Amino acid sequence: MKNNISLIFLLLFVTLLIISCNTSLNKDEKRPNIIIIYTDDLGYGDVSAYKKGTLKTPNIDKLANEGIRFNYGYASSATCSPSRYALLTGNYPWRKDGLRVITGGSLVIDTTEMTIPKLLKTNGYKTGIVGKWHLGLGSGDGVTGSGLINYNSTISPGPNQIGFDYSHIMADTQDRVPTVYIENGDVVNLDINDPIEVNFFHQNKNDDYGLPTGLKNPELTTMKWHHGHNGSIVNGVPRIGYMKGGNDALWSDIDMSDHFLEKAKEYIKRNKKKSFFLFYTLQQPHVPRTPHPRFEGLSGMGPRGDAIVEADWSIGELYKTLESENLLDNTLIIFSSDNGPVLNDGYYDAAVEKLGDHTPSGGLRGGKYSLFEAGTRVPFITYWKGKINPGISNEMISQIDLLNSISRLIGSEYKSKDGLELLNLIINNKGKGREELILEASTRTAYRKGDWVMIPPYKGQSIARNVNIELANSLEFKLYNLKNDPSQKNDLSKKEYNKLEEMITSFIKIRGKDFTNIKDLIIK
Ligand code: NG6
Ligand code: CA
Repeated sequence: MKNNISLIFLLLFVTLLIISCNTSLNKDEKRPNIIIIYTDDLGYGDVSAYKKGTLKTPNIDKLANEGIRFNYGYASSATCSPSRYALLTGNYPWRKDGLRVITGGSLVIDTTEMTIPKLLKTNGYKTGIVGKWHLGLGSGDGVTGSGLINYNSTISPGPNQIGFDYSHIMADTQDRVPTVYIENGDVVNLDINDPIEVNFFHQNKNDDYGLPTGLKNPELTTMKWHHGHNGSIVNGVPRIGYMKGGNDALWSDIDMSDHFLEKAKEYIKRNKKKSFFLFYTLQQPHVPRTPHPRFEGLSGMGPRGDAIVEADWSIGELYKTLESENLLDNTLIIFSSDNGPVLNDGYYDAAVEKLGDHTPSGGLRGGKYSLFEAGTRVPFITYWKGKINPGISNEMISQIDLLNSISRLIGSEYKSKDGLELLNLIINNKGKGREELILEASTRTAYRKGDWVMIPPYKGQSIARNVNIELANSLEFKLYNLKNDPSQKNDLSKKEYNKLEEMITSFIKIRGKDFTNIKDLIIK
């Protein structure tokens, strides 16, 4: 009798063990790895799968051609920091007052805010970011600061405080100081006897601060500055801002792409047994364009084209790692860019002169910094081997929709305020995309609904002269129909007056009470 009871208990135990193993296995199956590959200033026409330009990007094309290529995928902003904020939080960047391009500023994501990595981490994922950060570090005051961040001890809060288990980043951009890598809050290779000091306001006209500058010592530069970028010279490249110390920690620009790729590969290999999230944020083709010499001349378009070829190659290498580690079947890859393209963004690097027939904006109007389409409409691709069927989508989707869609994918209930849950579209190319979307450029906003785009009147230069990009500032409302007029040549605000009114009303509904009077601005 006693024996029988023991046997029953043993059987029960084994059955429970099998059941629990099965559930966790199933759970694992439902929890794919997620990689977001995010380029910097890559235009709608820069990916050859979009068939707009002449540059070749075979590795990104593979993802596009064997996954879903979205023709109406949007970054949330025409500049970097707001777009990254929106992607990670699933909320519009203009909800964060005054959020613009960050220069040495403090962390703009509140540590209490939900983010993609935080959501995934709380659901059992390992989470990592490798590459450009540009969301501020530390808790000094102001979005743009000087000397707010102490680089000589562990910097916090930063990526590790908003949900990333692992971070290996550059703080802002490749053209801003400090030109060092930061891993989990610590500057890599920092010698404490050679502390780093950073200053963004020092003019360096009459006295010396830190490294020689592009303004005073142009003979020391190997890349010439065109506008801005006349601060500290590091590796022959003059930067935004001034810096002292940290000599052992300075990065090598030509090795940056390989460096980040290596860190991304190591992260994948380290975490392959678990479900992981990787935010791989490449620096290309943002200025300064410093492709490794082995890519020099490959595009025939100068450093900008070569940097894109280099980025494309790195993405191919990352893909190969996933392949050799047998991870492709269980990894969702999302590819996009933080904002539209720019040619001359502050250095003489032949981007304009050597462009040839290539069209970075893919025929869309404007570019980086602009409220016209090329500012925010970017390459947007989803790929999952064996799960996503090849396809093309003309549905509207925004990067703010990624958080809610990922939430659904992992079976979480969390939803951000502004994002939509578009998992069916992202995976199955089925169902409707967005009906409406607010576009943003340097805190100014426009509105897209259906095929229509409405741009409110804004003061300011209509063309940003230094970068030669149309910003969409004008004293009148503008209305375009993207279906009939993809390059926004034909303003219909007078002809389609009712449509304009309808658009303004819907825009105000989202933007809130501060915008109720914009109708008064209509010049009839
Ligand atoms: C601008 C820089 C530009 C670039 C941009 C940020 C000048 C004159 N221009 O202020 O070169 O760094 O900021 O780009 O300094 S982003 O893609 O990170 O938003
Ligand atoms: Ca950018």
